[in-house]
Amino acid sequence: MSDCIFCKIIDGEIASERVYEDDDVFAFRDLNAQAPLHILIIPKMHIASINDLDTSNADTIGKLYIAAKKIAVEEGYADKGYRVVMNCGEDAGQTVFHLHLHLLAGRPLSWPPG
Ligand code: DGP
Repeated sequence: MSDCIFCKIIDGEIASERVYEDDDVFAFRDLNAQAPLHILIIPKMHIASINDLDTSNADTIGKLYIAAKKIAVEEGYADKGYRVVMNCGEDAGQTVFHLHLHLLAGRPLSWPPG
């Protein structure tokens, strides 16, 4: 989508610190990190939010989680622990409407979240 910042990041029009990429998934460091490790993992296909998912996207969503695990292992947080979260809509704090997983690690993460 032409006006989506995450599509522009995938296309390289906006610079990002890439940590992982395959045919379907792109991952990069969050500009506004909330933990020592804060990675955004996104599908290359533009999907606005969880509300737009159907069964045709099931494979893509699985790939986002597999990428999260790979990055957590590579960055050295698999044993200590990490959080993977996806915000949906305004009340959940979604600000960018291109589906994305947040991968957070490197400090104790409280529960319930704020
Ligand atoms: P959310 O609030 O769940 O929609 O998360 C959006 C995240 O995207 C937020 O943590 C900040 C991050 N972000 C927004 N714009 C950019 C950008 O241009 N570059 C990078 N690396 N991260 C961005």
